[in-house]
Amino acid sequence: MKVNSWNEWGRLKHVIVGRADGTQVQAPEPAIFRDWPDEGYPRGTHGALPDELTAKANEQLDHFATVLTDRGIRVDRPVPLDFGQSVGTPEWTQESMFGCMPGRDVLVTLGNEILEATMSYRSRWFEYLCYRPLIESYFQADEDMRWEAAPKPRLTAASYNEGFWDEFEALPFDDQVARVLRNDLVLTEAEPLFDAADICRFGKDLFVQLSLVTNRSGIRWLKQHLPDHRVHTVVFGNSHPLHIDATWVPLRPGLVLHCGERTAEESLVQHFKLNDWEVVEAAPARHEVAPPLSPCSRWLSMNTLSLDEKTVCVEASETAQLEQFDKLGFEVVPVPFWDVAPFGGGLHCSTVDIERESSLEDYFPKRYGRF
Ligand code: ABU
Repeated sequence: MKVNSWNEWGRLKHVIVGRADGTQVQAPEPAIFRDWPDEGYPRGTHGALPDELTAKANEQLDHFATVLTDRGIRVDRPVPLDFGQSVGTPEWTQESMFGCMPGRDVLVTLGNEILEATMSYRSRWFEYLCYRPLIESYFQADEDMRWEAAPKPRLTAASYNEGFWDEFEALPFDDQVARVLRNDLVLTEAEPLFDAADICRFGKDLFVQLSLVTNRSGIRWLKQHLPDHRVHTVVFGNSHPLHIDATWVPLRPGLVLHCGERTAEESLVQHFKLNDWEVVEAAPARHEVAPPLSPCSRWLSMNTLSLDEKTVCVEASETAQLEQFDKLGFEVVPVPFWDVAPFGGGLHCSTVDIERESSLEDYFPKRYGRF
């Protein structure tokens, strides 16, 4: 085996697919806002997602793993922990963890390097442990693999803007977006913080979203850590930005899918156009509202997994998205996955590329504005 993945579209050879076992609605903590009274989890409450939902999600995850293995792709699975347990460091305790469905949030493969993200939720501080048995085995098997972990964050009160959620959730949509655009969100700049799923990989260029889980210090750390890459900070008109992979989704060299509801900075669009990339607005999502018990949005319709430049896995019920990919010339692989959404996301979220046929290519030889 080889650890090697530089982009989101090279032929996929080896991937991790998450598991739903034991996933929790997290106990309250400064980084998150959870209020799902209709689903039995009003603000302040926490606990494991119901067994029947977990079984349905695992059935869909197992099916997805089979779809991939049937196509000759090696699939590995993480090892769930007891996510209901209390965790802590000398500086804080947290009454529960989260889960290990969305490995994309925790790990990113950058060439021959697997990088463990800092994360910004206390409930997710120890989530990397679910992937350590796999990472250890890759490190043993591939002597060229680089194994890196970003600085473990302290996540004390200094990392969060006190009172943020009460103020933010009371704002109208446009005011929330205005705060997102000026990056006036829950995280302070006390220490580097990022989730791996805010990083979008285009060979030499990495576009990293400022969000509810990624701060400027986190992006600065990535720039310093990755001198062979160009690391760009991006922000979109999204009221609750949480990972870039349902907003700006590269499909093949020269084609990126954009969530039209989340405006992109004009200079980002111009930078792509200058380099002969087409920016296509995603088809309408099937659902009007976000999935139940999920921090993600209805735009999981765009949260797809490319198997190569011509083949893309799409959530099976997202018919408009399926049709759009078909018209764009892709072989579309429909994968039922909506039952997985409460466990942390869609097809892209649930996976971590370990090997894709890809290299460190420069897809943006021309520079526009700040890019
Ligand atoms: N974490 C995946 C996508 C989140 C969202 O924008 O819905």
